[in-house]
Amino acid sequence: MPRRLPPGQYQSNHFHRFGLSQFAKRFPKETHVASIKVTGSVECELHVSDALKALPRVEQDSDFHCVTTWSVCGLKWGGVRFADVYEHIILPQAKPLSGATLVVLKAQDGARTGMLLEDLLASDVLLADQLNGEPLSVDHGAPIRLVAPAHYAYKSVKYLCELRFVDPAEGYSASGLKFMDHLRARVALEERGRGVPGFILRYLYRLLVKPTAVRFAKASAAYRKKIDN
Ligand SMILES: Nc1nc2c(c(=O)[nH]1)N[C@H]1C(S)=C(S)[C@@H](COP(=O)(O)O)O[C@H]1N2
Ligand SMILES: [Mo]
Repeated sequence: MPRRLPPGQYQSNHFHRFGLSQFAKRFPKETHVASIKVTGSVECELHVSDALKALPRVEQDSDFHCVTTWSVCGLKWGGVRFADVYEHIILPQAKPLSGATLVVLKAQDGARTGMLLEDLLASDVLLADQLNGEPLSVDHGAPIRLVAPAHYAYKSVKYLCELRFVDPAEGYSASGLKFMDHLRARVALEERGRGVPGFILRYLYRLLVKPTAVRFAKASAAYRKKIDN
């Protein structure tokens, strides 16, 4: 039986390397060692790296939904649960202040968004370093990326390098234009953007899929060529 897709999404056969066009040519400096700074309203700033290896590993099958309307079904991610990172490392060592319930997610390529701590603590939110049984590729976010299947993929930040805990009143500046980043971006509710109904954005965004995928694929080929030389 075909899977039911969320409103306004279609099934793509290909897992595109994708994002806002200004990120197509940006790649992480560090592609092997996962290292995440914990900053902001915390008692003690941290660098989380080796400690991730001590956490229980999980494998998860989940669908992936880009806000521009393509979805890929049944990706197999491997990694650790964000909730375990929070409970076993961040909470005891960084000690976020009680009002710091918004987490700004920052990436090595400069991409940035925010999520409510409450959404990050859902049991299907991972810090993933494997995809379909293989180490995560640079295309898909090496050394480590967030995976938040219930939210549009712009929350699934690749090349994750910093978690900044802030008071929600402080807010955050996201990568794109303001209307493009919904605080929660829940796929089931079609929260594609801020202030504009999701069903309108569907039609605009759909036009961007092909040119964006081509741009990202070209940049990736050029990057691999450079790395191989
Ligand atoms: N660091 C970073 N994370 C990112 C992006 C990006 O450009 N840079 N693009 C986002 C968007 S819009 C999508 S659809 C997915 C694409 O993930 P993929 O390139 O692994 O397919 O990553 C998200 N996370
Ligand atoms: Mo996306």
